[in-house]
Order: sequence, then C-alpha cells, then structure tokens
Amino acid sequence: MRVDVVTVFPEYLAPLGLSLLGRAQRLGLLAVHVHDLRGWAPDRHRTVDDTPAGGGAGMVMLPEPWGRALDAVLVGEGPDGAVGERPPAAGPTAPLLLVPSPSGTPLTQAWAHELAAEPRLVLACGRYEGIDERVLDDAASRYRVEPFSLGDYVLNGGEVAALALVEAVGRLLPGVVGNPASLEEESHEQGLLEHPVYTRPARWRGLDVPAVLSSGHHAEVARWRREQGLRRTARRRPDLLRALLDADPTALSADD
Ligand code: 6GU
Repeated sequence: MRVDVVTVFPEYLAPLGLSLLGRAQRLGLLAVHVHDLRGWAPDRHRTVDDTPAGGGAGMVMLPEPWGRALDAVLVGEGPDGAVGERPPAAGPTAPLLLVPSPSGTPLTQAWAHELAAEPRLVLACGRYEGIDERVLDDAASRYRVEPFSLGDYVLNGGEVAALALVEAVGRLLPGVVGNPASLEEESHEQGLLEHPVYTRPARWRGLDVPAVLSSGHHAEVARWRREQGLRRTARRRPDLLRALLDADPTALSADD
C-alpha cells in the first residue's frame, strides 16, 4: 500500500518510521510519502491560510495550495515537481482522499479493514478551522473523498488523526503483524471489547491472576474471556452491545 500525507507539519508524521510500521516500510509492505503543503503555496511567503469568509474566529486553509498539492500527489509528484514512485495504474476506482475532521465519519475497525484493501490512500491534514470546502468539492472529480473523525472531541489539526489512521490500517496489511491470529481476538474485531489480560507473576502486590487462567482448561478459559469481554462492553460501551444485538438478536446466545 502507498500512503501520501499532505501537511504543514511533516515532522509530525515521523513516528510512522518507528516500530511495526517502520519495519513494514523497510520490508516494502507499506510506502509512506509525506509532503509539505507549503511547497505548493503560490506566494513568496508560502501562505496557506486566510481569514474565514463571513467573519468569525480563526483561519481557513486557502484552496490554491491544496488544489495544486492534490493534483501533484495524484500523479506521484513532490512539491518541487520531482516525479516519485508512480501511483498504481488508473483503475475503475479513483484513489481515496481521506480528510481528518471532527465532522467526518467516525473511523471504525470495520472501516479500517476496508481501507486496508486499498492500493493507495491520500491524507489531507488541515490545521486551524479547516480547509476551504471547495477543495473537497473539486477533488471529488478525481478522488473518492472521505472525511473521517477519531471521535467526538477536537484536535488542533489532522496530523495526529492521520497517524492513528495509518497505524490502524497499516497493521492490518498482510505481513505487518507477525502473528495474524493475535488480530482476531482484539477489541472491536467481534463488535465487543476484549477481555482483560494477565502475565507473570501469579501474585503481584497482593493481586492474583484469576485462577481459571492457570487451570489449563481451554474451554473454561474461553468461556471466562467471553464473559469478561461482555461485562466490560456492557459497562463501558453499552452502545456496542446494542448495535450487536440489533444486527443479530442471537449474537450472544451461548454456543457451548
Ligand atoms: Cl480526524 N481531526 C481533528 N482536527 N479533530 C478531530 C478529529 C480529526 N477526530 C476527532 N477530533
């Protein structure tokens, strides 16, 4: 998968070179290209924002630098006009343009799986009060434009959200996580939260690892974990439990 990120703070994306995603990039499973939006600013001062039409607080990102940036990234060019790695041949589907925004569609594990099947993602990180809406309207002629949100709170810009999305999607690419079985039991994969986990020592600060986990009884362990996951979901995310039952009223019926 190739990911292009356009931002006024390229350094914000540096952590994508660390840990599992860094390894994925070195192995050629993932290619991340980060571009400085200011490289496409038309003026000497490299201005990328201006005051909002209609008045009000804050600044809005100018359409021209974004329009140029999204044109260039589409054909694999850097801000200096240098041609990078060619994007995959134009197929029946345009590349996805993901736009971090608190007013976007909430990012879910199900959506992350869909995104992991894409050959290419482009992320447009806005700052300040956001990007002039015409940039998204115009981009819709050559991209599939999808604003996304991490949750119901406000960040200063899209960079942290881009990091989160690339990590959530990148770890689902084949070969990125060593043991793919470890992905299946995680929170949100089955529509529920995961059970608590423990390791050694068996007693720590007067607290014991639940006895069932040392019993060696695999069916009992599985049943305990399922129940703990359900309890936790009911307490912390009753909305998930309701959604699961709405989709399938037998979803929680005992199968053992
Ligand atoms: Cl994706 N972007 C910004 N700027 N703020 C957010 C967000 C995204 N998700 C939640 N808050």
